[in-house]
Amino acid sequence: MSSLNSPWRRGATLLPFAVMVVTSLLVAFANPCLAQIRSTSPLSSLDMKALEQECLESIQNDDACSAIAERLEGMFAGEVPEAIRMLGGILRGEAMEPGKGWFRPAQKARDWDWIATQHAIDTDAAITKSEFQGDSVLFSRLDRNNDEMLQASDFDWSMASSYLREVSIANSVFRSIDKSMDAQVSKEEILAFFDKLRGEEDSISIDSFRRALPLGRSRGAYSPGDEPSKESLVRGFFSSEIGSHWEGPDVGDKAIDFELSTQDQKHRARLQDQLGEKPVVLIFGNFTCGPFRRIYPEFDAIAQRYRDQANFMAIYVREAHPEDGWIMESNSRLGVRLPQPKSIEERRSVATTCATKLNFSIPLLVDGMDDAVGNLYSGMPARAYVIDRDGLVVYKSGRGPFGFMPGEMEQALVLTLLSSNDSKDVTKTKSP
Ligand SMILES: [Ca+2]
Ligand SMILES: [Ca+2]
Repeated sequence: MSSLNSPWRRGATLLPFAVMVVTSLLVAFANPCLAQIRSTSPLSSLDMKALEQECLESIQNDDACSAIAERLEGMFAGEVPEAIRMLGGILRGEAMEPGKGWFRPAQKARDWDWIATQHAIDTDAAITKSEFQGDSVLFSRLDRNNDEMLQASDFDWSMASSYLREVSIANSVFRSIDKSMDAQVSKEEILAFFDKLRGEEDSISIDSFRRALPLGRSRGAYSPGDEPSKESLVRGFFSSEIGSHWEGPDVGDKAIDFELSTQDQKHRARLQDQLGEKPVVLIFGNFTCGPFRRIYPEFDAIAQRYRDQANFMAIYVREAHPEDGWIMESNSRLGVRLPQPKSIEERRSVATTCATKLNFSIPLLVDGMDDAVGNLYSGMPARAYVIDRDGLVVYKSGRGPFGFMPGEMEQALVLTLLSSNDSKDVTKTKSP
């Protein structure tokens, strides 16, 4: 008993509290935005604990769930915040897809209209390679269907784009061959694919080739075992695991400064220091987000392609599918199972795994346990931004997984480079 009351013991009891206070002050000092985003959260007027409790108690009752959604939406005059639209969609059992809930399209400062105006042509006309006022390598990167012409369809990233539907088939074919899932197809993988298909034959017929590919199968929204229950979505919403409740800066807004350390603690990086000479690309993600792991290598390739023209910063944020949350069987099958990190050390450890497994060539910064930067930029579960040299947001992707599109981000970066005065620098762009 006496030892519990000794000064040493009291000090030990107070120590974690003191560390917490000092850490919070340090975080607030490093990230002065924190207090600001807390006071401007669209949900700051709600008692989130009580609301979560109410949602969980009503989870089996569809009418009660709809009534909560309606009441929440009615609280906001004018535009309903994204997070309320998302919670409403979850409570009503709506499918999660682009355009629903908080899955909105990207915002862009420059698009096809801008480049058409720069070339003094109508938006329904086209720009050939010789007419293009800029580096030919950049022309090729914008000309995504590779027909030597830039036109409106090259810049259409909506669900209506036939190019994107075809890309999703090409991606399926590629992933059927890339068994190691490193976004690279090796000679061995091609030969293994070939051997599996040919069976006893010397070659592959077009029929057996088609049958080997995942074509024409009705694809549900989720892989088997991945579909969430309404309860896991409600819990994931309130824990911010399926996404930040904040909306992040809009295009045209000044990007708020932040400073974070890399997963190995060898470097600290501050956004402000990266701006001025070059635009900055921010990439947010987490390790248990399957689409992030699949898609990130394309972002990394873009980072290498433009490494002389832009600064790239990746930010590791709260896990989307920890084993104590919405478990994805598609993760479990790959051995990706981990609890939500409970300390910054655990976060750094998972971020280190993430950086190693996905071969990060750019610094991976680790967000603090208060998710300050993840919330500030609405980076959970995955998102990308382009910030121009003056520190203004010129591209804000849609929220991951649906809005997390490397090709769309690359176009926005190219248009930012073309718009800058010294676009002669773009000639340094690496050929793919
Ligand atoms: Ca084209
Ligand atoms: Ca591979």
